[in-house]
Amino acid sequence: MKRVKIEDCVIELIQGDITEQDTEAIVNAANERLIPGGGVDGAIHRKGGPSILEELKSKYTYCPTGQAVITGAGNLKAKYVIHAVGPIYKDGKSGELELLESAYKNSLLKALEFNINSISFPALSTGAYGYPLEDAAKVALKTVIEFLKSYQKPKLVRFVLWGEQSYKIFEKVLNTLV
Ligand code: AR6
Repeated sequence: MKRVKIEDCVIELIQGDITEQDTEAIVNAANERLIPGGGVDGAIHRKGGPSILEELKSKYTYCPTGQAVITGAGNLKAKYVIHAVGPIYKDGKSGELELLESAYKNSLLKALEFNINSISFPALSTGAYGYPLEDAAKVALKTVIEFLKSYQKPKLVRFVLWGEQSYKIFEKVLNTLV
């Protein structure tokens, strides 16, 4: 585990499972149609139960890449799930960086709107969507650091990395930024 302070806020890196987190919100790596898929999305819907999909269907039909929507968290420990849509990685020259930045930023803005003080993120876009891990870690961490410096909240932002390799890459990148 690694913890760094950004003014009054904390960024934590842990190796683990996003569905086990007790932060007020967890972020889902969703798709534009908000239809449960594999990876993080599959795990959240499986453990959280059917109420999450019911709420998604009743409120939203679509979420464009780079945006985020929010629901309750069913049986999970968290209170909310923020469903963020990261970009599908093509060649790195198709606006992927800006869209990934926007997915993180809009998730954090949702958290502020709902007075959420602690939030856990997975490494958006780095699984099925193919974003190279180190590049994605730079975007994720830079965006969060900049956001915390501007807004001073949420007080805790936790990155939950699946496996040792992702954790090590995030740790290495964070060390270069703080
Ligand atoms: N906890 C934390 N991280 C995890 C977990 C977990 N339980 N499971 C996987 N990861 P992905 P994407 C890591 O594929 O790339 C879905 O089908 C994983 O190793 O979940 O944004 C959606 O419906 C990787 O580093 O999300 C979309 O269609 C990271 O989480 C599409 O996949 C993200 O992998 C979204 O693809």
